[in-house]
Amino acid sequence: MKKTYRHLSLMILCCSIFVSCQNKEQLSTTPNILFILADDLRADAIGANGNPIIKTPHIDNIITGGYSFNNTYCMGSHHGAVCAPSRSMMLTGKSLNHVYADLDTVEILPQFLQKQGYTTFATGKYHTDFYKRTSRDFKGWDVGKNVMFGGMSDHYQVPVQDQIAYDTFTPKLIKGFSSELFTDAAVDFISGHEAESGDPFYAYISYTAPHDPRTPPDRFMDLYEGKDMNLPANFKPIHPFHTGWMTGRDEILTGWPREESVIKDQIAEYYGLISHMDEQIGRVIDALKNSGHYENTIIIFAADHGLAMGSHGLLGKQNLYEHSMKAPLAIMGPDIPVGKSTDAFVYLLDLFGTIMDFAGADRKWNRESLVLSDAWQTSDFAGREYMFTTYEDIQRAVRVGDWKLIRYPKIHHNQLFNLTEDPHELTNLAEDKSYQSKVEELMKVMQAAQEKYNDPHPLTAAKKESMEFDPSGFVRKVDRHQPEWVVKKYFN
Ligand SMILES: [Ca+2]
Repeated sequence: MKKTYRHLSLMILCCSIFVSCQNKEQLSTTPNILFILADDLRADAIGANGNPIIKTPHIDNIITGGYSFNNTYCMGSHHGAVCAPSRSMMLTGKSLNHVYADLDTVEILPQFLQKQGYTTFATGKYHTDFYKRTSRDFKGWDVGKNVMFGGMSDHYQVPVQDQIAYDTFTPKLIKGFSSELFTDAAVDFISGHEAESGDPFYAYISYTAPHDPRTPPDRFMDLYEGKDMNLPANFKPIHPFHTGWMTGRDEILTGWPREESVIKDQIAEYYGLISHMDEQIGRVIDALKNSGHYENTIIIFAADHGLAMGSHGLLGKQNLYEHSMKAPLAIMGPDIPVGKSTDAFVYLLDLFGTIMDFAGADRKWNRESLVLSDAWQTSDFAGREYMFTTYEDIQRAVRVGDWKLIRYPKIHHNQLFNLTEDPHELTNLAEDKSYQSKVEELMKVMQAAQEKYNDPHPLTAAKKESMEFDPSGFVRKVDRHQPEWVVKKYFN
């Protein structure tokens, strides 16, 4: 009996030594996580993604040095500020209709990360809802510095605040150019975090670039101004029918028909903002290296969604074409394959479970999110079976393999594209009789997706609206964030 007890105690001792060694091992290898989020950045406005004009060396390094997801999408939005639900979905791992715009009653990503022993830091745009309660959604952050609550601002006049305590912030201050302010805060945080503390950090840098106003600092404007910009392959002077959102804020930043030279100027300004942000990302990477954190930091680069910028005669993100709902996404870091990618369909909201998993959290908390590291850690990662996107109650889209159906419920109209033959979504096959079974097949998938994601809106509105869009007589009103030269150049 005595012997058995001694044997048991010895076993317990060995086990506890083993467990404590394991914990120590785990602690020393728990990675820091840096999440860099751009605002309104098209996946194809990046050098490493094949854009021959734009200069984005630091973003390119993340893409070529890490693992990319070539088919990453924002699920959509209930309203014109697509940025807000996109961020709420990423913070909760919940799909659009399961999170809506209210994070008051839901535990969000940084709160989980704190429980995993992470020090959490956020800077930049924090835009989770449309109803001015966003500061209450800022929870689980140990440090909040140069935070902007709201959807947009003049890049030179960003009102930023620092967190004092939960829902308590310093007064709004105007301190400098957006991307530089957010980078300053991130560099300070990273540089001040002890590399040897064993306490990992989660740093979230949410840039407002390249969201309009498209006003890069002069030296970045000079990179592209007056140079021959490439018009998007699907540029059109005007969208061929009324999408339901033809005159919203983003769409009125130029008039109709869209002029090639005006679109090229706006692309040059957009690229300037992106290259400037890229330079700032370089400063963050330098801070990681200089502080000894680089080797143990997972870097995630993404955007909240894309932007039309002249594609299909549109400018904004309030449509379901690839250029607007697709976002860039790359993940680089220790043990992550270099220069690899997948075409599997994923949502941005899948970053929730992915980050949780990097932090060692139990997968039972992942809600609706996939774990994207499964793409390189398992042999059977398939992503999402289909890609379902929505905009207000006026547009629905589903993509299955290379086929994509966009449905406009209010005008009872369909578009069918084969993205292998027609990656720029220019040839609508929906009217062609030989593709009717394909339309019907995709419509069924769309209905199933609506059921799965609790989409409350009908695919066919009771009252059919007109497809016509006539901009003549429409007076474009400038928003308060556009600086004088933009107003002069594009509104007069
Ligand atoms: Ca955005």
